[in-house]
Amino acid sequence: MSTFLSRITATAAALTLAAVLAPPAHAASPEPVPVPDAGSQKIISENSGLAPGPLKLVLGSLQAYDLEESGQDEVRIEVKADGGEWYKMWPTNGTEANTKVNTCWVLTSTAAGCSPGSAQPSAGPYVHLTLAPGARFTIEVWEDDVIGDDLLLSIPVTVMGGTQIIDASSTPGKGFRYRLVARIE
Ligand SMILES: [Ca+2]
Ligand SMILES: [Ca+2]
Ligand SMILES: [Ca+2]
Repeated sequence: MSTFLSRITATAAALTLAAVLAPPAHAASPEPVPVPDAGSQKIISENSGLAPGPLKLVLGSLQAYDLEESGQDEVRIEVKADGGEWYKMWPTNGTEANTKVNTCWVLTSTAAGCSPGSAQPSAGPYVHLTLAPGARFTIEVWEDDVIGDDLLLSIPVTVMGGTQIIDASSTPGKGFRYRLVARIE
């Protein structure tokens, strides 16, 4: 964890984040990094250092083709970095998004991949991550539940350095089907 601190170089946002990310123990924390300001920039880079990168994670859309529950799923998007830090990306209001079948949440219209005919509500703001080439992280979509949340999507990503399209759907046979479209640019 100490490498986080030694590699901080830039913005006030990064410094604020570093303070948050320097727990005394390396045990996995059950809580995400607090995100007091949805507009602030969070940073992930190679080996979980925090040197600012030139690339951004742009979340496009999240579509529910088949729900995990009946009637309505309560979903959220998180990012987990290799070094252990993680972020709740969306929604930014501290809850989950109530999602009905055939809803395609639009996080960034120019990066979305919604099916024709789907309901396409605006998802509102999400946390913006800045990425350095070589950074590795996983995008996860969770369904909130009383006894153990349900993992809907787990998308491993390695930042190659240029524009990347991320287009992932649930594993068939799970009893639900979600698709997340995003890109790195
Ligand atoms: Ca439900
Ligand atoms: Ca639920
Ligand atoms: Ca559930």
